[in-house]
Amino acid sequence: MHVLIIGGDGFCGWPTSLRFSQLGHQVSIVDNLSRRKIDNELGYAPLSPIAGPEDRLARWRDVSGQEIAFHNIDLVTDFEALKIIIERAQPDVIIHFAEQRSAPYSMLTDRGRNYTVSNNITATHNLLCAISVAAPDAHLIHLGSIGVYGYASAGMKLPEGYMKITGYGADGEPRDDEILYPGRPDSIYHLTKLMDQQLFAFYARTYAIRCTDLHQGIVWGTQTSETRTHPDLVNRFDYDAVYGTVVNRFLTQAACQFPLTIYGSGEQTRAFIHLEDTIGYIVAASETPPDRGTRPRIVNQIAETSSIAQLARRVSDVSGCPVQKLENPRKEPSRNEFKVDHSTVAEFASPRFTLETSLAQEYAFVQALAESVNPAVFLPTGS
Ligand code: NAD
Ligand code: USQ
Repeated sequence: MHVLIIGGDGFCGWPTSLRFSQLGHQVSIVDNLSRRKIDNELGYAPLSPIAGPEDRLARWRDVSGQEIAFHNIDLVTDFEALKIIIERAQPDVIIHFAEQRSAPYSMLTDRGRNYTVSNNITATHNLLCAISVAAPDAHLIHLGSIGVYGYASAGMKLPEGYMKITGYGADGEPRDDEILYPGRPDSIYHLTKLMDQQLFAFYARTYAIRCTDLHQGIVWGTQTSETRTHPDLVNRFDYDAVYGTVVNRFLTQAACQFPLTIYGSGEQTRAFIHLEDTIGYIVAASETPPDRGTRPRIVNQIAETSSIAQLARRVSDVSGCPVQKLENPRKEPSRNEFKVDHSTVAEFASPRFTLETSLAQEYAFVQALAESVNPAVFLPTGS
Protein backbone atom coordinates (compact mmCIF):
# COMPACT_ATOMS: atom_id res chain seq x y z
CA MET A 1 0.00 0.00 0.00
CA HIS A 2 0.99 3.63 -0.35
CA VAL A 3 0.46 5.13 3.11
CA LEU A 4 0.43 8.90 3.63
CA ILE A 5 1.10 9.79 7.25
CA ILE A 6 -0.08 13.26 8.19
CA GLY A 7 1.62 14.43 11.40
CA GLY A 8 4.29 11.76 10.88
CA ASP A 9 6.96 13.67 12.84
CA GLY A 10 5.05 13.37 16.14
CA PHE A 11 4.96 10.96 19.05
CA CYS A 12 2.50 8.47 17.48
CA GLY A 13 3.13 9.39 13.82
CA TRP A 14 6.88 8.77 13.70
CA PRO A 15 6.90 5.18 15.00
CA THR A 16 3.79 4.43 12.90
CA SER A 17 5.62 5.65 9.79
CA LEU A 18 8.57 3.39 10.55
CA ARG A 19 6.30 0.40 11.19
CA PHE A 20 4.48 0.73 7.85
CA SER A 21 7.83 1.17 6.10
CA GLN A 22 9.24 -1.87 7.91
CA LEU A 23 6.22 -3.87 6.74
CA GLY A 24 7.20 -3.04 3.16
CA HIS A 25 4.63 -0.35 2.40
CA GLN A 26 5.50 2.86 0.56
CA VAL A 27 5.35 5.68 3.13
CA SER A 28 5.21 9.47 2.78
CA ILE A 29 5.07 11.89 5.72
CA VAL A 30 3.42 15.32 5.80
CA ASP A 31 4.19 17.50 8.85
CA ASN A 32 4.70 21.24 9.46
CA LEU A 33 6.92 20.59 12.53
CA SER A 34 4.58 22.72 14.67
CA ARG A 35 5.02 20.37 17.63
CA ARG A 36 8.77 21.07 17.66
CA LYS A 37 8.01 24.82 17.51
CA ILE A 38 5.64 24.55 20.50
CA ASP A 39 8.48 22.95 22.51
CA ASN A 40 10.59 26.03 21.73
CA GLU A 41 7.71 28.35 22.66
CA LEU A 42 7.17 26.60 26.03
CA GLY A 43 10.88 26.00 26.74
CA TYR A 44 10.41 22.20 26.99
CA ALA A 45 12.39 19.39 25.40
CA PRO A 46 11.76 15.65 24.99
CA LEU A 47 13.65 13.35 27.37
CA SER A 48 16.11 12.23 24.66
CA PRO A 49 17.00 14.72 21.91
CA ILE A 50 15.22 13.89 18.65
CA ALA A 51 17.02 14.21 15.32
CA GLY A 52 15.70 16.58 12.62
CA PRO A 53 13.33 15.08 10.04
CA GLU A 54 15.92 14.83 7.24
CA ASP A 55 18.48 13.16 9.54
CA ARG A 56 15.86 10.72 10.84
CA LEU A 57 14.87 9.70 7.33
CA ALA A 58 18.47 9.40 6.10
CA ARG A 59 19.23 7.15 9.08
CA TRP A 60 16.15 5.03 8.38
CA ARG A 61 17.36 4.60 4.79
CA ASP A 62 20.76 3.36 6.12
CA VAL A 63 19.20 1.04 8.68
CA SER A 64 16.35 -0.44 6.63
CA GLY A 65 17.12 0.26 2.99
CA GLN A 66 13.63 1.85 2.78
CA GLU A 67 12.90 5.35 1.51
CA ILE A 68 10.31 7.58 3.26
CA ALA A 69 9.35 10.86 1.56
CA PHE A 70 8.87 13.98 3.73
CA HIS A 71 6.80 17.09 2.92
CA ASN A 72 6.95 20.10 5.23
CA ILE A 73 3.35 21.23 4.62
CA ASP A 74 0.90 23.02 6.91
CA LEU A 75 -2.57 21.51 6.42
CA VAL A 76 -4.15 24.81 7.40
CA THR A 77 -2.26 27.24 5.16
CA ASP A 78 -0.93 25.01 2.34
CA PHE A 79 -4.13 23.45 0.96
CA GLU A 80 -3.04 23.53 -2.71
CA ALA A 81 0.27 21.82 -1.90
CA LEU A 82 -1.56 19.19 0.14
CA LYS A 83 -3.95 18.53 -2.74
CA ILE A 84 -1.06 18.09 -5.19
CA ILE A 85 0.73 15.65 -2.86
CA ILE A 86 -2.41 13.54 -2.50
CA GLU A 87 -3.16 13.70 -6.22
CA ARG A 88 0.33 12.54 -7.16
CA ALA A 89 0.66 9.88 -4.44
CA GLN A 90 -2.82 8.35 -4.89
CA PRO A 91 -2.44 6.80 -1.41
CA ASP A 92 -4.46 3.75 -0.41
CA VAL A 93 -4.44 4.87 3.22
CA ILE A 94 -4.09 8.33 4.80
CA ILE A 95 -3.47 8.40 8.55
CA HIS A 96 -4.29 11.73 10.21
CA PHE A 97 -2.36 12.53 13.40
CA ALA A 98 -1.88 16.25 12.64
CA GLU A 99 -3.62 18.15 15.41
CA GLN A 100 -2.67 20.16 18.50
CA ARG A 101 -3.17 17.32 20.97
CA SER A 102 -2.60 18.68 24.47
CA ALA A 103 -5.75 19.29 26.53
CA PRO A 104 -3.87 21.58 28.99
CA TYR A 105 -2.35 23.62 26.10
CA SER A 106 -5.85 24.08 24.68
CA MET A 107 -7.09 25.48 28.01
CA LEU A 108 -4.11 27.48 29.37
CA THR A 109 -4.60 30.71 27.41
CA ASP A 110 -7.02 32.33 24.95
CA ARG A 111 -4.30 31.95 22.32
CA GLY A 112 -4.10 28.21 23.01
CA ARG A 113 -7.88 27.88 22.64
CA ASN A 114 -7.94 29.83 19.36
CA TYR A 115 -4.97 27.99 17.92
CA THR A 116 -6.32 24.55 18.84
CA VAL A 117 -9.71 25.17 17.24
CA SER A 118 -8.41 26.87 14.11
CA ASN A 119 -5.58 24.39 13.59
CA ASN A 120 -7.47 21.17 14.30
CA ILE A 121 -10.76 21.91 12.60
CA THR A 122 -9.24 23.49 9.49
CA ALA A 123 -6.58 20.76 9.23
CA THR A 124 -9.24 18.03 9.30
CA HIS A 125 -11.52 19.86 6.90
CA ASN A 126 -8.75 20.67 4.41
CA LEU A 127 -7.61 17.07 4.44
CA LEU A 128 -11.13 15.75 3.78
CA CYS A 129 -11.67 18.35 1.07
CA ALA A 130 -8.36 17.43 -0.63
CA ILE A 131 -9.19 13.71 -0.47
CA SER A 132 -12.63 14.29 -1.98
CA VAL A 133 -11.15 15.93 -5.07
CA ALA A 134 -7.73 14.24 -5.38
CA ALA A 135 -8.11 10.63 -4.12
CA PRO A 136 -11.74 9.90 -3.22
CA ASP A 137 -11.12 6.16 -2.92
CA ALA A 138 -8.44 6.53 -0.18
CA HIS A 139 -9.19 5.23 3.31
CA LEU A 140 -8.79 7.98 5.91
CA ILE A 141 -7.83 6.82 9.42
CA HIS A 142 -8.07 9.53 12.07
CA LEU A 143 -6.63 9.44 15.56
CA GLY A 144 -9.44 10.71 17.72
CA SER A 145 -9.76 10.60 21.47
CA ILE A 146 -11.83 8.59 23.92
CA GLY A 147 -12.32 11.89 25.80
CA VAL A 148 -14.80 13.03 23.10
CA TYR A 149 -17.54 11.34 25.11
CA GLY A 150 -16.76 13.55 28.11
CA TYR A 151 -15.69 12.49 31.58
CA ALA A 152 -18.87 13.21 33.50
CA SER A 153 -20.21 9.75 34.47
CA ALA A 154 -22.55 8.74 31.64
CA GLY A 155 -24.49 6.18 33.67
CA MET A 156 -24.06 3.71 30.82
CA LYS A 157 -21.44 1.73 28.96
CA LEU A 158 -20.11 4.10 26.30
CA PRO A 159 -20.88 2.73 22.83
CA GLU A 160 -18.47 2.81 19.87
CA GLY A 161 -19.41 6.24 18.56
CA TYR A 162 -23.10 5.70 17.84
CA MET A 163 -26.03 5.62 20.20
CA LYS A 164 -29.38 3.95 19.59
CA ILE A 165 -32.31 6.31 20.10
CA THR A 166 -36.06 6.13 19.76
CA GLY A 167 -37.87 9.19 18.40
CA TYR A 168 -41.59 9.62 17.84
CA GLY A 169 -43.24 10.48 14.50
CA ALA A 170 -46.15 12.92 14.05
CA ASP A 171 -48.39 9.84 14.31
CA GLY A 172 -46.95 9.17 17.77
CA GLU A 173 -45.35 5.93 16.55
CA PRO A 174 -41.80 5.12 17.77
CA ARG A 175 -38.93 5.27 15.24
CA ASP A 176 -35.55 3.71 16.05
CA ASP A 177 -32.39 5.38 14.85
CA GLU A 178 -28.66 5.63 15.59
CA ILE A 179 -26.95 8.98 16.04
CA LEU A 180 -23.44 10.10 16.88
CA TYR A 181 -23.10 9.91 20.66
CA PRO A 182 -23.80 13.40 22.03
CA GLY A 183 -20.40 13.94 23.66
CA ARG A 184 -19.80 16.51 26.39
CA PRO A 185 -16.02 16.99 26.23
CA ASP A 186 -14.12 18.69 29.07
CA SER A 187 -11.43 20.55 27.11
CA ILE A 188 -11.25 22.62 23.93
CA TYR A 189 -8.91 19.99 22.51
CA HIS A 190 -11.44 17.19 23.08
CA LEU A 191 -14.15 19.47 21.69
CA THR A 192 -12.23 19.67 18.39
CA LYS A 193 -12.29 15.86 18.22
CA LEU A 194 -16.08 16.00 18.62
CA MET A 195 -16.31 18.55 15.80
CA ASP A 196 -14.04 16.36 13.63
CA GLN A 197 -16.65 13.60 13.93
CA GLN A 198 -19.26 15.81 12.25
CA LEU A 199 -16.82 16.58 9.43
CA PHE A 200 -16.20 12.85 8.87
CA ALA A 201 -19.93 12.12 8.91
CA PHE A 202 -20.59 14.89 6.38
CA TYR A 203 -17.84 13.79 3.97
CA ALA A 204 -18.83 10.12 4.27
CA ARG A 205 -22.47 11.00 3.53
CA THR A 206 -21.88 13.56 0.81
CA TYR A 207 -18.67 12.42 -0.93
CA ALA A 208 -18.59 8.73 0.09
CA ILE A 209 -15.20 9.15 1.76
CA ARG A 210 -14.13 6.00 3.62
CA CYS A 211 -13.28 6.92 7.15
CA THR A 212 -12.18 5.18 10.35
CA ASP A 213 -12.10 7.29 13.52
CA LEU A 214 -10.07 5.71 16.31
CA HIS A 215 -11.19 7.07 19.68
CA GLN A 216 -7.97 6.42 21.46
CA GLY A 217 -7.06 6.37 25.14
CA ILE A 218 -3.93 7.85 26.70
CA VAL A 219 -0.88 6.45 24.95
CA TRP A 220 2.02 5.36 27.13
CA GLY A 221 5.45 3.92 26.45
CA THR A 222 7.68 5.55 23.94
CA GLN A 223 10.01 3.38 21.87
CA THR A 224 9.21 0.62 19.38
CA SER A 225 11.27 -2.10 17.75
CA GLU A 226 12.12 0.33 14.91
CA THR A 227 12.92 3.48 16.95
CA ARG A 228 15.31 1.45 19.14
CA THR A 229 17.54 0.52 16.21
CA HIS A 230 19.56 3.81 16.22
CA PRO A 231 19.76 6.96 18.42
CA ASP A 232 18.80 9.10 15.39
CA LEU A 233 15.49 7.19 15.18
CA VAL A 234 14.51 7.71 18.82
CA ASN A 235 10.91 8.77 19.39
CA ARG A 236 9.93 11.91 21.32
CA PHE A 237 9.15 11.33 25.00
CA ASP A 238 7.33 14.19 26.73
CA TYR A 239 7.09 14.43 30.50
CA ASP A 240 6.38 18.14 31.09
CA ALA A 241 3.10 19.34 32.62
CA VAL A 242 1.56 20.38 29.29
CA TYR A 243 2.42 17.63 26.77
CA GLY A 244 3.58 14.84 29.06
CA THR A 245 0.79 12.32 29.59
CA VAL A 246 0.20 10.79 32.96
CA VAL A 247 1.89 7.36 32.73
CA ASN A 248 5.04 8.70 31.11
CA ARG A 249 5.11 11.59 33.60
CA PHE A 250 4.76 9.28 36.61
CA LEU A 251 7.53 7.00 35.27
CA THR A 252 9.85 9.98 34.79
CA GLN A 253 9.02 11.43 38.20
CA ALA A 254 9.66 8.02 39.75
CA ALA A 255 13.05 7.81 38.04
CA CYS A 256 14.01 10.98 39.98
CA GLN A 257 12.14 9.92 43.14
CA PHE A 258 10.01 13.08 42.72
CA PRO A 259 6.68 12.31 44.48
CA LEU A 260 4.11 11.36 41.81
CA THR A 261 1.81 14.31 41.09
CA ILE A 262 -1.79 13.11 41.48
CA TYR A 263 -4.15 15.93 40.49
CA GLY A 264 -7.16 16.31 42.79
CA SER A 265 -8.79 13.18 44.19
CA GLY A 266 -7.04 10.71 41.88
CA GLU A 267 -10.46 9.14 41.38
CA GLN A 268 -10.56 10.20 37.72
CA THR A 269 -10.73 7.03 35.61
CA ARG A 270 -9.06 7.06 32.22
CA ALA A 271 -8.35 4.64 29.37
CA PHE A 272 -4.82 3.59 28.44
CA ILE A 273 -3.04 1.93 25.54
CA HIS A 274 0.64 1.22 24.92
CA LEU A 275 2.26 2.80 21.86
CA GLU A 276 3.04 -0.63 20.34
CA ASP A 277 -0.64 -1.64 20.57
CA THR A 278 -1.71 1.73 19.14
CA ILE A 279 0.41 1.02 16.08
CA GLY A 280 -0.75 -2.60 15.86
CA TYR A 281 -4.39 -1.52 15.84
CA ILE A 282 -3.75 1.20 13.24
CA VAL A 283 -2.17 -1.43 10.99
CA ALA A 284 -5.20 -3.70 11.58
CA ALA A 285 -7.58 -0.83 10.74
CA SER A 286 -5.64 -0.12 7.52
CA GLU A 287 -6.16 -3.74 6.43
CA THR A 288 -9.94 -3.62 6.94
CA PRO A 289 -11.21 -0.43 5.23
CA PRO A 290 -14.92 0.35 5.38
CA ASP A 291 -16.82 0.36 2.08
CA ARG A 292 -17.43 3.62 0.26
CA GLY A 293 -20.85 5.04 0.98
CA THR A 294 -20.99 3.75 4.56
CA ARG A 295 -20.97 5.90 7.69
CA PRO A 296 -17.60 6.45 9.44
CA ARG A 297 -16.43 3.42 11.36
CA ILE A 298 -15.76 4.48 14.96
CA VAL A 299 -13.52 2.33 17.12
CA ASN A 300 -12.81 2.82 20.82
CA GLN A 301 -9.08 2.13 20.70
CA ILE A 302 -8.22 1.36 24.31
CA ALA A 303 -6.55 -1.53 26.10
CA GLU A 304 -7.67 -0.98 29.71
CA THR A 305 -8.94 1.57 32.21
CA SER A 306 -7.54 2.68 35.57
CA SER A 307 -8.06 5.45 38.07
CA ILE A 308 -5.14 7.86 38.41
CA ALA A 309 -4.63 6.84 42.05
CA GLN A 310 -4.45 3.13 41.06
CA LEU A 311 -1.98 4.02 38.35
CA ALA A 312 0.17 5.96 40.85
CA ARG A 313 0.11 2.94 43.17
CA ARG A 314 1.34 0.68 40.38
CA VAL A 315 4.20 3.05 39.52
CA SER A 316 5.00 3.40 43.22
CA ASP A 317 5.14 -0.40 43.52
CA VAL A 318 7.70 -0.79 40.73
CA SER A 319 9.81 2.22 41.78
CA GLY A 320 9.37 2.78 45.52
CA CYS A 321 8.53 6.44 44.77
CA PRO A 322 6.02 8.18 47.10
CA VAL A 323 2.98 10.08 45.81
CA GLN A 324 1.67 13.61 46.46
CA LYS A 325 -1.77 15.09 45.89
CA LEU A 326 -1.90 18.50 44.22
CA GLU A 327 -4.87 20.78 43.76
CA ASN A 328 -6.25 19.79 40.35
CA PRO A 329 -5.11 22.43 37.81
CA ARG A 330 -7.61 21.10 35.23
CA LYS A 331 -11.30 21.71 34.74
CA GLU A 332 -12.55 18.11 34.88
CA PRO A 333 -14.92 16.02 37.04
CA SER A 334 -13.17 14.96 40.25
CA ARG A 335 -14.30 11.34 39.77
CA ASN A 336 -16.06 9.35 37.09
CA GLU A 337 -17.31 5.93 36.16
CA PHE A 338 -15.88 4.86 32.83
CA LYS A 339 -17.21 1.73 31.17
CA VAL A 340 -16.37 1.55 27.48
CA ASP A 341 -17.34 -0.85 24.70
CA HIS A 342 -14.09 -1.70 22.90
CA SER A 343 -15.15 -4.85 21.12
CA THR A 344 -13.70 -3.85 17.71
CA VAL A 345 -10.07 -3.72 18.88
CA ALA A 346 -10.66 -6.87 20.89
CA GLU A 347 -11.53 -8.49 17.53
CA PHE A 348 -8.32 -7.09 15.97
CA ALA A 349 -6.06 -8.59 18.69
CA SER A 350 -5.49 -8.70 22.44
CA PRO A 351 -3.26 -5.88 23.71
CA ARG A 352 0.36 -7.03 23.92
CA PHE A 353 1.51 -4.48 26.50
CA THR A 354 -0.55 -3.73 29.62
CA LEU A 355 0.17 -1.79 32.80
CA GLU A 356 0.28 -5.15 34.57
CA THR A 357 2.81 -6.77 32.22
CA SER A 358 4.96 -3.91 30.94
CA LEU A 359 5.18 -1.02 33.41
CA ALA A 360 8.38 -2.32 35.05
CA GLN A 361 10.13 -2.70 31.70
CA GLU A 362 9.16 0.83 30.68
CA TYR A 363 10.33 2.13 34.05
CA ALA A 364 13.77 0.54 33.52
CA PHE A 365 14.03 2.38 30.19
CA VAL A 366 13.21 5.76 31.77
CA GLN A 367 15.41 5.11 34.81
CA ALA A 368 18.44 4.70 32.53
CA LEU A 369 17.81 8.28 31.31
CA ALA A 370 17.21 9.79 34.77
CA GLU A 371 20.20 12.13 34.51
CA SER A 372 18.64 13.88 31.50
CA VAL A 373 15.40 14.72 33.35
CA ASN A 374 14.63 18.37 34.12
CA PRO A 375 12.41 18.23 37.27
CA ALA A 376 11.54 21.93 36.83
CA VAL A 377 8.89 20.94 34.26
CA PHE A 378 7.02 18.50 36.53
CA LEU A 379 4.71 20.95 38.28
CA PRO A 380 1.72 22.42 36.45
CA THR A 381 1.72 26.19 35.96
CA GLY A 382 -1.93 27.05 35.22
CA SER A 383 -5.40 25.67 34.64
P1 NAD B 1 2.10 15.07 18.40
O1 NAD B 1 1.84 16.50 18.72
O2 NAD B 1 3.36 14.45 18.90
O3 NAD B 1 2.03 14.86 16.81
C1 NAD B 1 1.20 15.60 15.96
C2 NAD B 1 2.02 16.01 14.73
O4 NAD B 1 1.17 16.74 13.85
C3 NAD B 1 3.20 16.90 15.10
O5 NAD B 1 4.39 16.40 14.55
C4 NAD B 1 2.82 18.27 14.50
O6 NAD B 1 3.95 18.99 14.05
C5 NAD B 1 1.88 17.88 13.36
N1 NAD B 1 0.88 18.91 13.03
C6 NAD B 1 0.01 19.55 13.88
N2 NAD B 1 -0.73 20.44 13.20
C7 NAD B 1 -0.34 20.35 11.90
C8 NAD B 1 -0.73 21.04 10.70
N3 NAD B 1 -1.64 22.03 10.72
N4 NAD B 1 -0.13 20.69 9.55
C9 NAD B 1 0.82 19.72 9.50
N5 NAD B 1 1.25 19.06 10.58
C10 NAD B 1 0.67 19.39 11.78
O7 NAD B 1 0.83 14.24 18.88
P2 NAD B 1 0.68 12.66 19.13
O8 NAD B 1 0.80 12.39 20.56
O9 NAD B 1 1.53 11.95 18.14
O10 NAD B 1 -0.85 12.48 18.75
C11 NAD B 1 -1.21 12.21 17.39
C12 NAD B 1 -2.72 12.17 17.28
O11 NAD B 1 -3.21 11.14 18.13
C13 NAD B 1 -3.39 13.46 17.72
O12 NAD B 1 -4.43 13.79 16.84
C14 NAD B 1 -3.93 13.15 19.09
O13 NAD B 1 -5.09 13.88 19.33
C15 NAD B 1 -4.20 11.65 19.00
N6 NAD B 1 -4.09 11.01 20.32
C16 NAD B 1 -2.93 11.06 21.02
C17 NAD B 1 -2.86 10.45 22.27
C18 NAD B 1 -1.62 10.49 23.12
O14 NAD B 1 -1.69 10.06 24.30
N7 NAD B 1 -0.49 10.99 22.63
C19 NAD B 1 -3.99 9.77 22.77
C20 NAD B 1 -5.16 9.76 22.04
C21 NAD B 1 -5.20 10.37 20.79
N1 USQ C 1 -3.00 13.77 35.72
C1 USQ C 1 -2.54 13.71 37.04
N2 USQ C 1 -1.24 14.05 37.26
C2 USQ C 1 -0.38 14.43 36.26
C3 USQ C 1 -0.87 14.47 34.93
C4 USQ C 1 -2.20 14.14 34.70
O1 USQ C 1 -3.26 13.37 37.97
O2 USQ C 1 0.78 14.72 36.55
C5 USQ C 1 -4.40 13.39 35.45
C6 USQ C 1 -5.21 14.49 34.77
O3 USQ C 1 -5.79 15.35 35.72
C7 USQ C 1 -6.24 13.66 33.99
C8 USQ C 1 -5.50 12.37 33.66
O4 USQ C 1 -4.38 12.31 34.53
O5 USQ C 1 -7.32 13.36 34.81
C9 USQ C 1 -5.04 12.23 32.24
O6 USQ C 1 -4.23 13.34 31.87
P1 USQ C 1 -3.20 13.22 30.65
O7 USQ C 1 -2.43 14.51 30.57
O8 USQ C 1 -2.42 11.97 30.75
O9 USQ C 1 -4.16 13.01 29.39
P2 USQ C 1 -5.18 13.97 28.66
O10 USQ C 1 -5.02 15.39 29.03
O11 USQ C 1 -6.53 13.39 28.86
O12 USQ C 1 -4.79 13.83 27.12
C10 USQ C 1 -4.03 12.75 26.58
C11 USQ C 1 -3.43 13.20 25.25
C12 USQ C 1 -4.54 13.50 24.25
C13 USQ C 1 -5.43 12.29 24.14
C14 USQ C 1 -5.98 11.88 25.49
C15 USQ C 1 -6.74 10.60 25.42
O13 USQ C 1 -2.61 14.36 25.45
O14 USQ C 1 -3.97 13.83 23.00
O15 USQ C 1 -6.50 12.54 23.26
O16 USQ C 1 -4.86 11.64 26.37
S1 USQ C 1 -8.16 10.61 26.42
O17 USQ C 1 -7.98 11.54 27.52
O18 USQ C 1 -8.29 9.28 26.91
O19 USQ C 1 -9.22 11.04 25.60
